[in-house]
Amino acid sequence: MTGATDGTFPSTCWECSTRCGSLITVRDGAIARVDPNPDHPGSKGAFCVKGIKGMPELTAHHDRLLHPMRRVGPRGSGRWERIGWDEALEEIASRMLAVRAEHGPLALAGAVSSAYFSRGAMMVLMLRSLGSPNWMMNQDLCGGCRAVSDRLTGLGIMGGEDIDNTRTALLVGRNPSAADPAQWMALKRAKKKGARIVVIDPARTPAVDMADLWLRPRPGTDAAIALAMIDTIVKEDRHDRDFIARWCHGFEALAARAAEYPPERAAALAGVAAADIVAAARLYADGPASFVSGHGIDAFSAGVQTFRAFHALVAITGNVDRIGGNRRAKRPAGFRNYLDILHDPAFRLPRAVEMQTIGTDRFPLWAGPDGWQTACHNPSVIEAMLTGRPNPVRALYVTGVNIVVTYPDAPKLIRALKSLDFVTVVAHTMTPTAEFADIVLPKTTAGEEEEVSLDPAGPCVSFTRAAVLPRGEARSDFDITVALMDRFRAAGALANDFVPWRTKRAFNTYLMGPIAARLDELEAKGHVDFPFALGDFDKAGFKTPTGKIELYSETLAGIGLDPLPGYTPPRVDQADAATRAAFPLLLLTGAREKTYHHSRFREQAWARKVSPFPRLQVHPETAAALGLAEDDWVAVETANGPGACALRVTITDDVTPDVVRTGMGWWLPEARAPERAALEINVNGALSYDGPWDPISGSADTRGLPCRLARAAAPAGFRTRAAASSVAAE
Ligand SMILES: Nc1nc2c(c(=O)[nH]1)N[C@H]1C(S)=C(S)[C@@H](COP(=O)(O)OP(=O)(O)OC[C@H]3O[C@@H](n4cnc5c(=O)[nH]c(N)nc54)[C@H](O)[C@@H]3O)O[C@H]1N2
Ligand SMILES: Nc1nc2c(c(=O)[nH]1)N[C@H]1C(S)=C(S)[C@@H](COP(=O)(O)OP(=O)(O)OC[C@H]3O[C@@H](n4cnc5c(=O)[nH]c(N)nc54)[C@H](O)[C@@H]3O)O[C@H]1N2
Ligand code: SF4
Ligand SMILES: [Mo]
Repeated sequence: MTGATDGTFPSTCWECSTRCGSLITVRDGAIARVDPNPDHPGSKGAFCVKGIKGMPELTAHHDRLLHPMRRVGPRGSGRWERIGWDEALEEIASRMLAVRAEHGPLALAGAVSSAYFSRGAMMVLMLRSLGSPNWMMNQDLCGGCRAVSDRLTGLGIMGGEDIDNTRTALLVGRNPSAADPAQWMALKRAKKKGARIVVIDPARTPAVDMADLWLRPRPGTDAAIALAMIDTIVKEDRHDRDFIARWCHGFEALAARAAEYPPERAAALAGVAAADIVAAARLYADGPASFVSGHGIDAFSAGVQTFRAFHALVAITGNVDRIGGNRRAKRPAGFRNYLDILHDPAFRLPRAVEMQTIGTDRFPLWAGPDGWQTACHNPSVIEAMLTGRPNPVRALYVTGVNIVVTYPDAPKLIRALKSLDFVTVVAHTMTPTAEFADIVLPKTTAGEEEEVSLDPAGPCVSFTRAAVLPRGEARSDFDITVALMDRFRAAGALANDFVPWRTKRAFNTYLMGPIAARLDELEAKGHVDFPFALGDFDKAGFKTPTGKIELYSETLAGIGLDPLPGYTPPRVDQADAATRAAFPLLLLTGAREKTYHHSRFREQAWARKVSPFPRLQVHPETAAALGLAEDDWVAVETANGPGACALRVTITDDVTPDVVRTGMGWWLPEARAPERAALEINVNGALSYDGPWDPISGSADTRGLPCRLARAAAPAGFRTRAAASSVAAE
């Protein structure tokens, strides 16, 4: 079951939520290679270089953390001493309990990427066991707006794009060639079979090159396009009347709202041609059509309503849970996913306590008991660390997230981390976040521990195998949680005991429910499928107050928010003339790179060779106007950002003259501790996290930000060619 048996074994890559099926070859007890598993029903042989090189090289890397470490000297001084696990766990437990004794349970908080993986669920269960509902996840910066819309409408279609069987794929803010190889391969297959592809993206991506129609909106204006597509479809009588009559709530009201955005008006707002909006609507209505959405319309201050407009489009054309449309999430009977655990009454704190989850007062559909993942509103937690309001937050437990690099406003976050009484970080390497910890714990990689997950694309249940033994003293998040829980239990300090499992296998068996009977098959194949039916609304139902897909949201109406999908002018249109004059360009961040997963893999020579510099795409006219040449360094500043970020210019007409576009996640493992360049070349060093926020999800803008560029010197880590390639040469 576990350990270092040589051979080739099916597993599942978990470097990203695509969760491609893999084949891991173990030789002499080490991972010798990773290949795609062509038999996996979700990924169908798709794979990427992060799974092939990133994970095994991280596992074997010379800079990997192999022992618990304790800081010596002031926090962030970059000086560490090795300690034993017992000492580390004892200190974490006693310091967290000391914080709780002094400031109460709400002063304990956590940070993790989400509860999509076991590490998130484990951390939340541990904090809840101590009486705290406070934890941060980065989904407000990721897929949170789409998830909240999916939940509010009752659709439940996340991850269910049936691209292979579609007639029209509508890609909105999605760059699958970099972000998702399984989706990218499906698009290519569909195109070959004659599917039409419509792309809505301000930037040219590889998907644009195979599109039949490309709409190039001003960033942040997509909701107007979606509403005009709805208007066109309704006026031309292309909607699915039967489906709407049976399954949709609020169609008349939606049609009236959409009528406020006829194609001409939307075209003017979005900067596209009205005829193209009409053409997109007609192609989409000629289904089955699959809505393929991405981060480009998520994670901004009008993200939920933008998604609601597109989700309404999916619903009124009846592309719900139908072949070639958007499939609803399927699961085996009795299977629990990690999110289910968060909402299971058996693992809940009293409602009065959960109502104190930071941010619940302002974003009740995001934070707290009625929120999607029950987490906090992150910027409010960071504020609480610094001000003690609404309550003090004095200890932070961080796992599986590199917040100093991936949250906006790195300088403020660093100030907040420095102000805390105690910080634990569980990590693979010394990231900039780990540098601000008191104790750093070494973490196993996806080659060294097992994990079970539900793959909506299969649909199937997938298995990640512990193919090799952990290196050094690395432990899994599960084992770390259990060990800490033992200490809290022994101290008589548990308000609740929400971690009853002793082994990850026992936990996985619990998750699988009845399908655990097929564990042998799951291990042997790396996945198991299960029976499911399409279009079973009668049985599955739509989880909304009306039991129908809510085009008009009774939930939003109930808390005084716009119940219909609406258009909010983008950030730049809300800015005053002086700001616009001072910050004349629009910054898009987060363009994905094949080599990196956000801030990951920066320690790996091959990746740094392929992508050695943090890049900024600039249009040739803009470059000429500013006197910029290819490879120049510029300092980028945003309108209310905390500082500048240095990026290297790439001149390209993939962007329009008013837009500049960069990636994210940059730091240099070899640079000076503690920040390791995270205040120099990390775009989040130039972004604010202080709002405006989406009124429903609390998301901040990471795109469409008014910005300006100034010529700058190369940052220290890049002064000479030799320095830039020193990592690559290792
Ligand atoms: N290699 C690699 N793959 C990854 C990741 C990674 O870091 N590296 N990260 C993973 C994660 S967690 C995520 S969330 C996904 C994200 O991947 P995607 O969902 O593809 O999102 P992005 O690459 O952020 O942006 C997609 C497109 O949105 C466009 N865009 C920007 N602003 C707007 C706008 O206002 N309107 C429209 N219509 N489009 C806009 C951008 O130009 C870009 O081409 O990728 C996942 N896959
Ligand atoms: N400006 C801007 N900011 C963004 C974005 C953007 O587009 N623009 N994108 C946002 C998005 S979509 C996302 S998803 C976030 C990503 O934000 P993060 O989740 O912080 O991104 P990663 O770099 O993947 O960091 C994960 C960290 O966890 C570690 N890790 C990986 N696996 C495990 C594990 O199994 N256990 C433990 N303990 N640790 C593990 C990795 O080594 C790494 O240090 O960033 C967001 N931030
Ligand atoms: S897309 Fe790449 S990183 Fe993500 S699961 Fe697949 S192989 Fe792993
Ligand atoms: Mo993400």
